[in-house]
Amino acid sequence: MEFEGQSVLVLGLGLSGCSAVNYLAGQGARVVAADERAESAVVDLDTLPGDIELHVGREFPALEDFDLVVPSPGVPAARFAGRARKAWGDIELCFRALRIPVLAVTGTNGKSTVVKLIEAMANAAGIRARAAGNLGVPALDLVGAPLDLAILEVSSFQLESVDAFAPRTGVLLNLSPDHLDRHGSMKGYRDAKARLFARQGPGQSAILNGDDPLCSNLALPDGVERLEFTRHRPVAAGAWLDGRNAIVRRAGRQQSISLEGAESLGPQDDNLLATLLALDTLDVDLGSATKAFESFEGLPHRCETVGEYKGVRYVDDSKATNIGAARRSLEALGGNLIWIAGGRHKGGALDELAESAKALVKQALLIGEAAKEFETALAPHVATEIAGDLNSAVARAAAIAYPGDVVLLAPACASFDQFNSFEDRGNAFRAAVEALSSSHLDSTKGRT
Ligand code: UMA
Repeated sequence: MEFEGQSVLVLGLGLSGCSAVNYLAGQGARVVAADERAESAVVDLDTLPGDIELHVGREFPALEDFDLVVPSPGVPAARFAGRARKAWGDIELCFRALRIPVLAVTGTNGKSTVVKLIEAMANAAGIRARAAGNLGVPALDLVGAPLDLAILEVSSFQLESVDAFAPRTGVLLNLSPDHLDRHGSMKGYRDAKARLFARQGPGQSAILNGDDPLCSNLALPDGVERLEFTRHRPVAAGAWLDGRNAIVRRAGRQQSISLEGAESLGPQDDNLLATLLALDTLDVDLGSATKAFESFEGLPHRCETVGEYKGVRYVDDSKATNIGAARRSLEALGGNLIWIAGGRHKGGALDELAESAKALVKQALLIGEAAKEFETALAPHVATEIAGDLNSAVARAAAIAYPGDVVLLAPACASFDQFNSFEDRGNAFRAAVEALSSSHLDSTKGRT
């Protein structure tokens, strides 16, 4: 076995690290499992094998002393690059172990929904496929499972610790500023994402967003099949929209796939095009795969309708934690919006957000740490008001919304100033919306 007798240091004992410890111990490695948090805060120690060495609540041991270092995604490359002899994260370990095709999806927004839809569509076409990775299921869970296809959601963090990783098909959905604190600049972020394709070669495919120059300008290794998806124009090799049909053209044939029924699934049209292309590169029958449209349920907190009261729809897009995602959300919902935004600002161009909001938003209600900064940027373009916290924002939205309006939580910010996670924030939004039905809004309703 590749790791038999090797000394391995696993950095971080969250979901990813614990799965790596279990996998490597099972492969006969001598594992040291390290986490800088206090033992009481590291939740899953009980799930680890008894014969490994734990190094918890202290600084990491000297990386140079180990044959292999396995960093968790949350550990930045600056902490292991140039120090570890080899640094392979769980995506690399998983890739090396799998003997089935790997389809990997990255991008700033929409990754989880796309991998879950690809999984559902492949299954509908009779292929045993499972999605894992950044969406919250460790990639190593796929190793040893009876599968025909592995689908990995891969983050820029995870791509910092790949080496030979070369998916059969790689998909880059879009790029907009995110995680700039970690990567230092947009260039650093894009370079990390580009590692998805760096080791690909002949017989492998790269699927790029043709409407996003940061994606479509990417250089690829020789021999990789280059495919683009675009909403706007036919392409020589790739997919585009023709009314409500997707046209998929590759490998000398062209197919037209109806997207009727796909509107409510979650992914926007460009992501549906990427999904179809990805499946086509794996020779999945697209006609059979689209049967999944009937039963696919989108993921929580991604443009999810959580209530409809007094003719007003309430939409939870708490996962819109960056400016690019919030813009996509506003544009997808298309107008008459009471928009709840704010939280912990992660950087990025607020003027672009204001530009998108201008024609679509009737009132912005701002919450959290970033409320003042957002107000300064948005107020010249959109009616804004500081609501402070989410409950006050929902109550205020309910008071000012007219039937036909949509109240949208698309914060463009991380949640950590007021919540534990984007899920926690989305759940709080749903709870506030559900509380509306039992309140007496009609009698108290006021208009701005
Ligand atoms: N730790 C240290 N020192 C450090 C950093 C972390 O000791 O410098 C320890 C922490 O104390 C903690 C552990 O490492 O105990 C946490 O590791 P982690 O942050 O890598 O989290 P995991 O639980 O292993 O989850 C990771 C991904 N987390 C991150 O990328 C931050 C999860 O993505 C992923 O679902 C999971 O692996 C399974 O693959 C989450 C995420 O936020 C959802 N991703 C980012 C995003 O989507 O924007 C990239």
